[in-house]
Amino acid sequence: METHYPFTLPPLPFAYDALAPELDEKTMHFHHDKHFAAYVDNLNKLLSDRPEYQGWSLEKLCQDWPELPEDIRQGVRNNAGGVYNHDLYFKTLAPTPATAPDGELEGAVIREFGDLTKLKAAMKAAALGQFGSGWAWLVSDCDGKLSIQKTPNQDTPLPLCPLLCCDVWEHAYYLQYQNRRADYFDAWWLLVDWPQLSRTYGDFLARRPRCPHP
Ligand code: MN3
Repeated sequence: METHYPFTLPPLPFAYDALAPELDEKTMHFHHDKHFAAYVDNLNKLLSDRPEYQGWSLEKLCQDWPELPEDIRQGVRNNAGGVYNHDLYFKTLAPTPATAPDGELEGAVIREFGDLTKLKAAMKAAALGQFGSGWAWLVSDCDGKLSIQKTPNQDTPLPLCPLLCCDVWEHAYYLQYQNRRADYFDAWWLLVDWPQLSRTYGDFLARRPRCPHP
């Protein structure tokens, strides 16, 4: 993903049918090529004649949208969030993932949740408890402490460091699971790319960013 405007749609990092049967080919086509693409296109349109904001990073757009002029403020909030969230969503899934975290993430999961089953239960409760459209998240704070969050619409949990997100918009699952969000969550969970998350978490700890919320 580009660091700033113009943004382009990253290709799906695996074949469209690679996540079946948990997430089928039709769902992947619509979700990536239609929904994700629309957020990218809409964000570029909103910024196309606003050179003063074209240098803003995607993360800055997601966090500092309240500073934008009113005519693009809500649009940028929705569409920058849509780009950020979907980029992470597709990047953290894999066709044949390992079933558990390793390295520092493994220790952090045990420390904060007890075990992976309890982490899953907490994240599933967030996913099912998000009224309407939104996201459930596994995030780290600046000290490496993990927590589960949920956000409405396309809001992000930034500046917390997002490790994993479950899209609970109906467009993520309705073609295949209709209203059965819990079944979708259980299937999605089987696709989580734990080695990738473990690397992301290790890199995040190594960078030790300044804590935004002391
Ligand atoms: Mn989506």
